[in-house]
Amino acid sequence: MVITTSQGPLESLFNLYLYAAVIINIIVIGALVYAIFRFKHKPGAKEPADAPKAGVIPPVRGSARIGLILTAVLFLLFIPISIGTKDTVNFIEKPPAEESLIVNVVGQQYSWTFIYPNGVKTVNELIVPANKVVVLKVTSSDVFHNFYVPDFKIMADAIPQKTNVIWFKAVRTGSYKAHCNEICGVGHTFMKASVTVKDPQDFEKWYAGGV
Ligand SMILES: [Cu+2]
Repeated sequence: MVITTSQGPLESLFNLYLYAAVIINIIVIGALVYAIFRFKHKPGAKEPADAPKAGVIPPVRGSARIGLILTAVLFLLFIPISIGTKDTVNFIEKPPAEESLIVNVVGQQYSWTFIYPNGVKTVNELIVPANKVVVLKVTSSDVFHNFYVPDFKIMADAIPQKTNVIWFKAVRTGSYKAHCNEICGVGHTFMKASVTVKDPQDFEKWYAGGV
């Protein structure tokens, strides 16, 4: 389900890591299972000449060539992952140059305050228009918190005297959950907020002082 425009790039990066992890896992577990059966001790078999002996430095084993090839393969595998990560991180960190709504988000034990450019303040309820870039400037007035909207796949640390910027552009109206994602005290679990994405006209009505 597509809720925000930044979800696609994030999900493809996640999938890239997932596929790489699955491929590496199959190779490693495969090699392990093969070795278990192939080199199983057979009753009556003699110890190999290069078997480790207590108190003796073992002779050099294995092949430098295979080692080099495996290193090169891993290196090649990490190139697309590194490029993909860098591109996606740049995309997520830099709000697009479009008209946007900037909301200051302040975390405090144990609630979230949202402050809009016209002075409107809400507590534990972020209301935003659909199809518009929303830039969140996240900070804290006491301890470390973290503003996290799982459905949007965005989160930012809320740190006193520091402002972290995240953005999203929701394309689907509805109500979504946000919560603190950094243990911040006994009330951490209850530090929740909702994110309501309204039709642009409905949002303007609410923003101008209606409902
Ligand atoms: Cu918190």
